[in-house]
Amino acid sequence: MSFSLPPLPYKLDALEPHMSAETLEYHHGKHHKTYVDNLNKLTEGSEKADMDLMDLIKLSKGNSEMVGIFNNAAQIWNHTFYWNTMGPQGKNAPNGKLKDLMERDFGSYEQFQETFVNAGATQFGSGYAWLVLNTKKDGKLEVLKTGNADLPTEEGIVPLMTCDVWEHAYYIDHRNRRPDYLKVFLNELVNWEFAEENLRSV
Ligand code: MN3
Repeated sequence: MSFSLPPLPYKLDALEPHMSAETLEYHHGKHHKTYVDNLNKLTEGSEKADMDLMDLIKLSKGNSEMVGIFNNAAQIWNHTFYWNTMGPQGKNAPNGKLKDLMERDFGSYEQFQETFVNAGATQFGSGYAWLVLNTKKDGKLEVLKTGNADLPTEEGIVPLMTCDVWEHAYYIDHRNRRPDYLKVFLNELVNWEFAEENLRSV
């Protein structure tokens, strides 16, 4: 099998009480795993099975004959990125260069939080909220939202962190209250060190 399910970067109960072990068990062990199984079935026996995941995402994006491949490949990448966005480190906030850019581009960390929660809450149906660096605008930070499995792959747009706003991400812990989930995610779950690492790698 060419594509595999990366292990969670922490234990199932590591994010409690803010995200339950039950949520992670289903979200990683069933949803994320299903995307991996589906992509392996869809690419079995073809040269696509040996491709780099991001290369396959870019190849299939917008191609009407590769919709299934795109959806499953993108969901594998998005979930791995989402797991890494979170951590058991407890409450923390952006530091260093990321903090400076946030203050420059959003006014303050609090205003960024408001923009991010609003983006996630207003994404109609399933999707993701993202913090990205736009290198085509002199390294400006931007908040984006994408629908379903989509992700920012445009040249010059570098994802720094993401929040999964599909119902399966929050329904066990928050029922239908997506804004509550987004606030807990920002206040308690984001590992800003991961976003800072992504910023340093640009
Ligand atoms: Mn999900």
